[in-house]
Amino acid sequence: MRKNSFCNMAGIDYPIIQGAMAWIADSSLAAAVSNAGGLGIIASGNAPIEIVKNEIRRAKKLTDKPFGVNIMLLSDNAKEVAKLVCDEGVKVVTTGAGNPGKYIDMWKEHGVKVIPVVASVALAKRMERAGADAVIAEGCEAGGHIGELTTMALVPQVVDAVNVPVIAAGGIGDKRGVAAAFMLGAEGVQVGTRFLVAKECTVHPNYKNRVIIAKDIDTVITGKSTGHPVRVLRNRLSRQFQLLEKQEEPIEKLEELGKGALVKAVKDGDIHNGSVMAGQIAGLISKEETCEEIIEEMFDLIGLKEKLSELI
Ligand code: TUI
Repeated sequence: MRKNSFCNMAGIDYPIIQGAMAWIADSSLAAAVSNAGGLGIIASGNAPIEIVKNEIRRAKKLTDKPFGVNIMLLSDNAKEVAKLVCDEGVKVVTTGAGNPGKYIDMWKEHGVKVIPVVASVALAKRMERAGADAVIAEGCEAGGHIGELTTMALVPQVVDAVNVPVIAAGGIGDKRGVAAAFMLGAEGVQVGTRFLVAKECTVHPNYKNRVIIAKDIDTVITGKSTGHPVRVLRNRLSRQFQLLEKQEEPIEKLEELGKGALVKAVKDGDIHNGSVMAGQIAGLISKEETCEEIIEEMFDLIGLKEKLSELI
């Protein structure tokens, strides 16, 4: 595949960003994706600043290719991480779960490329005006914290609304998803769930296996009532959560239930009582592979091109 303008801007070979899965996307995964020609991302989530700093320094040792850091804007230490990426000379920042407007000037002054995740046309336009280099339009098929619109509806509307490159995210798990994203006008894709089962991903094996055996209808959305909707694989915790939401229990009770739940699944492998975040495409994902194998499959578009020329 030829490099496009997004590849040139990010300094990568394939227009693919690895999704920033909190507590999962560490230096091992990010460096493996970058070494395979994509853009690896370290997810800072709500991790302490020292952990994020160590992961950035470790990634620098594991790859000489560009990688990025994701700032989760709901985190208490988002401001500290926003400054850290400047001090550490990180090349690219992606953001999630909020509006990063107040940090953009600082990042630009430090030569950091800024790629916010947006879930609406309005935020995409605001980000372009504020100086974003590209935007990631993420549909609600994605795992974790999500917006309202689907990828199919969101991506072309964002493409028509802004002049910066648009990266499609949510529900993309193989080369057909990549081709579809390009047909919608995207210049790249962001992929989370498929990289979650990569050989280089250090998430607990129980979590990987849960994604591998997942069926199409296995994800549910919890947290709509708290204003923080999150897509997870259904389990004991998600059922408890949904029951409390149905009973209109106070937000504090729901927040208490959710506290530490992601770490429980990611680190301890407790896939029954932990939060197993994954996208709707989990049902398509059937095996562990290296990041290189995943990227090669996703951009082996020659066969698809022939199929397309038969269709249109
Ligand atoms: O950020 C994500 N996904 C995440 S973050 C995360 S950690 C977490 N854990 C527990 C509760 C909440 C978060 C797990 N998954 N994806 C990027 C994303 N951002 N998706 C949707 C959005 C988004 C939604 C609304 C971005 C901005 C927005 O509006 C902001 C505004 O002010 O208009």
